[in-house]
Amino acid sequence: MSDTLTSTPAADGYRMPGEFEAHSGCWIAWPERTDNWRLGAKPAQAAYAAVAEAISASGEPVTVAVSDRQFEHCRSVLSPSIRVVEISTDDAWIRDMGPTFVIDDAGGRRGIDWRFNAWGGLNGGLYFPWDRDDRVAAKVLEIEGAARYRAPIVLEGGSIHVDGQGTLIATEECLLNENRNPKLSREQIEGALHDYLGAEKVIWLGRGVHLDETSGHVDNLACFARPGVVLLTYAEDRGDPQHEISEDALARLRAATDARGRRLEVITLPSPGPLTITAQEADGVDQVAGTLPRRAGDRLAASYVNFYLGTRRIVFPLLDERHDARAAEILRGCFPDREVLGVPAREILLGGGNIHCITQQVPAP
Ligand code: KQY
Repeated sequence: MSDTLTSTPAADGYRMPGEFEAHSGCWIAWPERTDNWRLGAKPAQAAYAAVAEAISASGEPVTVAVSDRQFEHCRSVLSPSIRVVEISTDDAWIRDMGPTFVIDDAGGRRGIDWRFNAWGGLNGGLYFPWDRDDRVAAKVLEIEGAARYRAPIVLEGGSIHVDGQGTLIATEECLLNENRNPKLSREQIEGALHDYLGAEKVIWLGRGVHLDETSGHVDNLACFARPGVVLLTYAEDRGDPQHEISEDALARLRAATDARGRRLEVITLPSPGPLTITAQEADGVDQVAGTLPRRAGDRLAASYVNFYLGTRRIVFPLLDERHDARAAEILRGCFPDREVLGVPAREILLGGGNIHCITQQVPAP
């Protein structure tokens, strides 16, 4: 087994790079649980496969983690260039259950294995049990041959974004939620973000996207396009609860300076919808006690910010024909050196997240 280190990344000279820095590869986990994914998870599997193919075709090696039960099917639908490995999971959100990689200036790459409690444990978590998910990061690090830090706090990869230069953005709704680390103060959490990710400055946003079941992950609300530039989902309609959330985030970002003392440029992306679950979609999901139910009419936490920032290609979710083209145009303007490709993503959204949530980049050392 790879080493488990007792020090911290910061003490060892490691930092989390920005997602816009070069990658060696990308991990995805295969969806199959029928109490979250409708129609036996078949439509979701097709959507995940399209994301995997889009990243792989851009030249970024993709690995898909899949159960023994689904291994042969998964292998048969994905291109041979995509590596498929057997790993047991509880669901398919590797951004959150997978490791966060850190690098140093000497070509080293290691990984952080955070504690995982299914977005809230027994106090608002989305399913029970989650112990297989909690073991995923260690297995990924084993396969990647990367030494492991076992962090002492509950944290999901989707709840943080960094600029790779000492600045981290997160929401108070998630990181300070009593269903994550109830015994830790804001200062103690900032201390852990410094020790494990190299964050010298945390810019606190308030709430995440309206009704986001993760307790407001930042990766659905805002992200760094590069140091000094943040993309933010923004609802124009003042009657939409998302408007006030986005306005508050905008004000906080505009008032902030980053770890290097720079003011931030904020670029807004349109907010899709509002989108809701149809009766047909809800009917296709198995209702199981202990799992968050999917009900007709419930609003979905849709956002174009939830995209994958690949080395050569942005893979973003197609969610709403009224806004998809504008979102693509803004992303093209923001990433002139990358191709921008939209992938139909409603089936991923129905499971409670989107393309960023189902991917985990392996940074180039
Ligand atoms: O936002 C994410 N990073 C993950 C979404 C998980 C939703 C679980 N149903």
